[in-house]
Amino acid sequence: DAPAGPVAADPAGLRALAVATLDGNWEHDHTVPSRTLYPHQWSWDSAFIAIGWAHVRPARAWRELASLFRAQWADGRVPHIVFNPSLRVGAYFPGPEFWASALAEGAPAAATSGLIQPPVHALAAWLAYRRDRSEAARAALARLYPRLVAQQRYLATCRDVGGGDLACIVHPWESGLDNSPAWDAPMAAVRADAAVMRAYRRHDTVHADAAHRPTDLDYARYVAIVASYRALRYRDDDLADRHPFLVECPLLNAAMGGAEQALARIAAVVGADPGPHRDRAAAITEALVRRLYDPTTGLFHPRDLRTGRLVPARTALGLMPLGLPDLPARTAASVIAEACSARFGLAPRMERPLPSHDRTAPDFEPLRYWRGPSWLNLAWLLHRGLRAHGRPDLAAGLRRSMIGLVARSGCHEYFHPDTGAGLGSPAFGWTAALLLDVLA
Ligand code: 9WN
Repeated sequence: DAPAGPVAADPAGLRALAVATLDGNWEHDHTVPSRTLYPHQWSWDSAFIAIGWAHVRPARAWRELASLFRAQWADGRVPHIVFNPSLRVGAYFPGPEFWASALAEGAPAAATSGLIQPPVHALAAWLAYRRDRSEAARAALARLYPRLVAQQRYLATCRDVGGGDLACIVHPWESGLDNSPAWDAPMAAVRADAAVMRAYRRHDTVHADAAHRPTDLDYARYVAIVASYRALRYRDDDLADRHPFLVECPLLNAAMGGAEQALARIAAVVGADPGPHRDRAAAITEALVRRLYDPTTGLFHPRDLRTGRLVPARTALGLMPLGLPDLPARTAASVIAEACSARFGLAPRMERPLPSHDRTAPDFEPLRYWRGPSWLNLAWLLHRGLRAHGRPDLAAGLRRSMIGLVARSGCHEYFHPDTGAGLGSPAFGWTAALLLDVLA
């Protein structure tokens, strides 16, 4: 389905396309990831989107983050979905009636999910402030600071189930990479059969090709895991004894470490003490290397807390701790070497875009969501890491490849990892937002 010509050939045209995409997805006080597939507010999408808004309409960056954090729970968790009450029932599955957040202690007035997503919000707030140092921006940052701190506290306490200074995820949706092959082994232990899904109607496959989405069995397990967490009203005590899915994810923990780095900078602006944030950032980096780095693969891997073992799959998740500037140089060098291998194909002149999974693996699927396709948020995170670790040549290659994807196919949700053809939603928020950031 190659288009007749590029969607936009020059930076000004690309910028205009990205701004039009964000404007089209703006909804009163937040931006939807996609009008069709994801019509509510998503947590890490809002963070990436705020980074884009900061370049063109800075006031919206602050409104985006403020509206998300208004839905923060009393325990500090930032829900992965904040539901828009004005949408019709069935606009998204699973919707507010499925989550029943009102039954949980400390849930906000708004209907939300009970899960989290990677905490990239402090980084987003810091990047937005770097572009907009107005008095209004400083005030918005000061209002966000205690909420960002509470978000980190939730992760570092309620979610440190393994006791090793890392947070665990209780659902693949919390990773943001829902059906990554990284979750196949831990998901195989979740009891569910595809018949569970007969009680529900998936909504995603109305708008996207089912072959490009998670399977019905995946969804049956997603629903079963939520049902287990919901039955205990999303409380985190005794997770180790009763919850079917508990994994330490390299991306989520890298984001948590990066958030402490950003909070140290934010603290200095809002008159708080940066010291504790720096200490926590160092402790998280150290814990990531100790618990999730495998010197035999040169990559980071998720740790399944139910078996105690690292998950062997080599996915793009394993590259993400490169975003931590204090990663030891030897570890960073081995991650970069893996990124440059045939598995991920990173190069100063990239022939193909960064895949979400090891291209050489037998379970690599070029069309299916997080099992192979290329995503701009992963490329953007890796791009930051390459710059932090002194590889501007590779960062430049990745940047060109990101721009090339949108120039060829538009602001799609994800892209075919060989051809660059657009997949999923055609007007996707974070693709537009992160493109604006790399074009700046
Ligand atoms: C479930 C909104 C979200 C992203 C996730 C992506 C996808 C939801 C879904 O869409 O997840 O949370 O319905 O598939 O996997 O990363 O935040 O864009």
